[in-house]
Amino acid sequence: MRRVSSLRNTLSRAAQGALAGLLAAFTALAVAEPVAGLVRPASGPVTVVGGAVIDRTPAAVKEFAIRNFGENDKAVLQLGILVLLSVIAVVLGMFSLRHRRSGAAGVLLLGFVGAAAALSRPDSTGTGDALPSLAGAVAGTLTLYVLASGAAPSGAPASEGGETGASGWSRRGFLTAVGVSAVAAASARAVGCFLSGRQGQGAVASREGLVLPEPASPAPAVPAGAWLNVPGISPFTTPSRDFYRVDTALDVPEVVASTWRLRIHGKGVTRPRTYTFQQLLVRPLIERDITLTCVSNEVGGPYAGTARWLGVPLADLLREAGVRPPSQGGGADQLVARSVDAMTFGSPVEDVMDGRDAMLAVGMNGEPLPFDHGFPVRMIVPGLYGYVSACKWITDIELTTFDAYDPYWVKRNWARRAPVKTQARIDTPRPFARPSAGTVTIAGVAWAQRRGITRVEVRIDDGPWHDADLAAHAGVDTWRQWSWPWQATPGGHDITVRATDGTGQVQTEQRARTIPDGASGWHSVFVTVP
Ligand SMILES: Nc1nc2c(c(=O)[nH]1)N[C@H]1C(S)=C(S)[C@@H](COP(=O)(O)O)O[C@H]1N2
Ligand SMILES: [Mo]
Repeated sequence: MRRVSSLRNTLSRAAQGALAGLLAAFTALAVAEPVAGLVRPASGPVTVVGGAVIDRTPAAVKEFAIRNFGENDKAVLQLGILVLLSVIAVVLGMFSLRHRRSGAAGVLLLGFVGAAAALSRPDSTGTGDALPSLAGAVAGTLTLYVLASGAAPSGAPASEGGETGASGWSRRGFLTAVGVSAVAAASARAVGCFLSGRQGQGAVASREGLVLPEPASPAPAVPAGAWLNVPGISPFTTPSRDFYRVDTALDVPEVVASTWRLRIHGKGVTRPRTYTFQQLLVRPLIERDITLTCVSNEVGGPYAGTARWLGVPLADLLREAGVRPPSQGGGADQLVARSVDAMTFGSPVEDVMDGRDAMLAVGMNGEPLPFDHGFPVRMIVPGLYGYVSACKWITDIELTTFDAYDPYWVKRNWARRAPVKTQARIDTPRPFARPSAGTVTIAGVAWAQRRGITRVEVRIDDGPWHDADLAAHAGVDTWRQWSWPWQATPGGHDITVRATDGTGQVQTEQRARTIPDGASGWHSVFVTVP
């Protein structure tokens, strides 16, 4: 009997410790959030720790995360942080029953880790960013200290009812303390949600209230023949909701358009200027169909899409600021774009000013940019991978040199210059499909922005190359659909595709990884014809 009851005591003590630890962690987060809401929404502990993990993630792990979690990688990371924090909290809570001071000090230490992560973020705006983590840690430390002193003392059985134990509180007292701190923490959280919700609502209202002007230069009509009628092929225009998303933002920035500013400054800028959103909207706008591709896209991968972008020609703004491209004697060869979340992107000034439709986009597929895709303004430069050009939530453009400055991904071993490589992708049949013998339409898209696609060829197994039917040409900056009717025979078959660009260059068979400057090689799909 004795042994059983002492076992039960140990278990209930362990549970009390675990509960106290979890509650301390919850309180810490619940207090940190509203403080972050006041200081800067992106300085909350989970956001900064997640961001710091992303900043330090070696490229290979980033690739792994993108491949395996797809666009859920951020949710998986946040969940991982919360699970890890809970485990640490449970351990600290149990530990604090015996070593109350050290246990509580452990919570404080976690707060310092959060504060350090906050200050290490590229978008940190100063020591204030450490405040949410520190405030949370103080609240968590106090919670754990008080609860640990109230938990049943070791040795003595947990006292029942209203009785007071030797050095602990009564069980009812402990539970009351737990309840009070839970309610307090939940209220702090509610305040946090309210504060961050209000900022979000302002941004949503500013987007919904926006009527985009008509373009001075509308997009040329897409020829009817640019859309092939093949089930399973990528549509010529990717609907915004299906458009891939790749970025490092754990919290999508919610910018209020009326407070947004864009500053243009730096080397060779004789007339530095700051633009408001309204000042951009009243300029002559261009509208263009442009295919955007990500350097992290594997051969045959999904990170490519075509949208109708509406925006201000970037070269005009630069010329007004006095910028000249290097070929005309300008001293700056790199244009560095910065976003509100302090991501940095470096594009060649020569490319941006060579006559291509580089723009500061405000519209996507006939609507203001979705928040995920950079509201209110993002950069689009045809022919360059997104990580060296497509800055979302842009707020600053600095003219500098490639020698003087390395942007975010270049610091992480990706190439300084990254023009898009020619790629052809098989959309249908899908890998390991089992199409019936007879006519099977093989189809997909091919892209080589700035050069265009002039030929696509398909090969079955080691057979001869066959010319695919090309959809109508819609411009050099968009992908082109293609299809080929295959007389499928029973058995397992490899289907391979390759494209030729507008310069006559056949897509290389040479396989390359995505890092440092984009994947190459031919896309193949294996199917079985039963
Ligand atoms: N602010 C910001 N802009 C960003 C990124 C980012 O991480 N942060 N990622 C870039 C990358 S790598 C790509 S491929 C494109 C993707 O644009 P999308 O998400 O609208 O498809 O955005 C670019 N712009
Ligand atoms: Mo990308």
